[in-house]
Amino acid sequence: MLRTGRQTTLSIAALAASLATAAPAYAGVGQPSPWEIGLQDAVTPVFRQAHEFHSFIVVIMAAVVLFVLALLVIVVVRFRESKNPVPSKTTHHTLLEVAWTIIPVLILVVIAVPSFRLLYAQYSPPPADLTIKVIGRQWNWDVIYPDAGGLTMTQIMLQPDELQPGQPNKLATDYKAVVPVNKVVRVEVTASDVIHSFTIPSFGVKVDAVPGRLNETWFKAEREGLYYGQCSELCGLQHSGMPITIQVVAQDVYDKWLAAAKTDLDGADKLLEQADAGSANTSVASR
Ligand SMILES: [Cu+2]
Repeated sequence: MLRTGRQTTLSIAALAASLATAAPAYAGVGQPSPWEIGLQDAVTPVFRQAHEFHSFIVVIMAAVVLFVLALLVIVVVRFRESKNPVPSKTTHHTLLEVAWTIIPVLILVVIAVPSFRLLYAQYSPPPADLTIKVIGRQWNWDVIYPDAGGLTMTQIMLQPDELQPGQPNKLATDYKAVVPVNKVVRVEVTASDVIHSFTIPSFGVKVDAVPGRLNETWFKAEREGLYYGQCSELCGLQHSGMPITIQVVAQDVYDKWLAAAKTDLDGADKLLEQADAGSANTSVASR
């Protein structure tokens, strides 16, 4: 028995050690990382607010769970048959019933305040600096720049044998949508066939792409890098094969990229690679 207990302790220690060594990859930025147990790092104000809300809810949830667990343990121990052979016949207790109605209501009110504040932040974007339109289709995303002569790119997922070192499997795409850092980007989202869902976890953005309907969301990315998302609505056979990539770059790099992309998307991509090579903040994917 003791031996089993020691083995369990050892395996827990080994698990803790492996988690500790995985720590550098813990906080995923722009993409999931091994052993990640939390949300991806926030790079937009709205997602930072969502992180705070999430932590706040976890604390309340833990307190409620521990309280209920304590009550259960007290009941099981103190009122077990051997200790308490003649059960009480009490069925009502007015004060207790009022308390267990009012206190949960108060907890919900406390949760509702930051929850509505977050909803308001998500649905009241500041004036947009840039608009992009994203169209989901079976099974890829098209990204359109309406203010740049309707520049359109079709993003196709890279197959495992096409991946460059550092590119994440099932997330990397051939072309990347590019947006400037610290700018409010309005995203119009629709679909051409079935319902898809546009998601970039690090931006805290998720909105359904519905045929015949134009949905809208927004983000303001505050850190340069590569950000990956996936379709988040079961949309058919290749649902898992339609990731989307957005690269956030400095305004001057964006201007150069956009000017080149209007005529030559591949040439514009090369400009990005050169800018990456010259910048300290290179591809997040190589972390
Ligand atoms: Cu889809």
